[in-house]
Amino acid sequence: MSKERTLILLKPDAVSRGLVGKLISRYENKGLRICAMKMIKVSPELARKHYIAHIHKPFYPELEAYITRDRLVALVIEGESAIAVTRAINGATKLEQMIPGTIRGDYAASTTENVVHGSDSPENAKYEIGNFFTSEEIY
Ligand code: IDP
Ligand code: MG
Repeated sequence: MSKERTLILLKPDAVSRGLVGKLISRYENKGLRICAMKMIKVSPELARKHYIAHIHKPFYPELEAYITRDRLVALVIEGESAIAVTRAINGATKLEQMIPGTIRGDYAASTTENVVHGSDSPENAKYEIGNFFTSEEIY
């Protein structure tokens, strides 16, 4: 176990549905610490940087339209094994595998519009955090 930082996005559907407070509580209730937070409307350029691994996949145009359509809330969250712990809280990628009790299991009705993002490795977390926050914005 080690202390990690991860990028969490409360995606545009989370904000428009008024879920921000409820979702942040799930991470805080688990004992994770918020060390940065901002509201931002993601540009197509930032979307392409953030989702660079998916840019050539068939669902990318739909994914970019979703992530750029309205403001979202970005957070850096820190704690023991924060990457795996937040991904467990978030739930599975595929709609049919989203288990009730996870954020996606409770709130997502599609594979694309899945309410939250969490980084999947320490390397990707560092890259993703750097896309959204300067070092001065992280406490
Ligand atoms: P993750 O968010 O669970 O890590 P990724 O595979 O990294 O999932 O995919 C990034 C995002 O792309 C997902 O959160 C979801 O919004 C969207 N996505 C992933 N797979 C599909 C798919 O098969 N069809 C449509 N959208 C998808
Ligand atoms: Mg991912």
